[in-house]
Amino acid sequence: MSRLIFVLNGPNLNLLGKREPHIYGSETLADVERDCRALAKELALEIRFHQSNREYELIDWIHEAREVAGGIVINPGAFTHTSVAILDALNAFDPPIMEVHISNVHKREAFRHHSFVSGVASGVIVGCGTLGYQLALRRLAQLLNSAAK
Ligand code: CA2
Repeated sequence: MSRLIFVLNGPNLNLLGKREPHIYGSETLADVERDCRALAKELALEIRFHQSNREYELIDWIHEAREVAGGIVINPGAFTHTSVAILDALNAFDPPIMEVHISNVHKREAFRHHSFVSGVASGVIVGCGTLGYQLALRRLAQLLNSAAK
């Protein structure tokens, strides 16, 4: 099984650390990427880290991941609550998927309580801040390590 992990980020996450720190914290997406890369090294994973405000780009990366990746970490942003297209793309990806939300979506508006992605994810991490990405990578490493035995 490939140890390449795609870390995918949806719309507006490029603003991380620049607006609404009371909800999303003060780390920027570049900080998150740096931390993911450091942890990936420790876990002997390779990562491809992407963010887009466009639904089709996220879908194209999921399709690319089908060919080469052993897992996906995805924070689909607001597409979490709207996108059957992202769900369909993820349904065509066999290895484990971890869904991450920085904020506790269940503590927020009702429209954030439903996720199209959760039903296809191996695990969901919400409300742990940007640490959620690290937790997701650790879980994927554990799943990959146990599959290799
Ligand atoms: O909590 C999360 O990670 C979310 O996926 C973030 C999405 C939101 O639509 C989901 O309901 C929960 C929004 C990402 C927008 O990120 C911003 C960061 C800073 C300033 C403005 C937006």
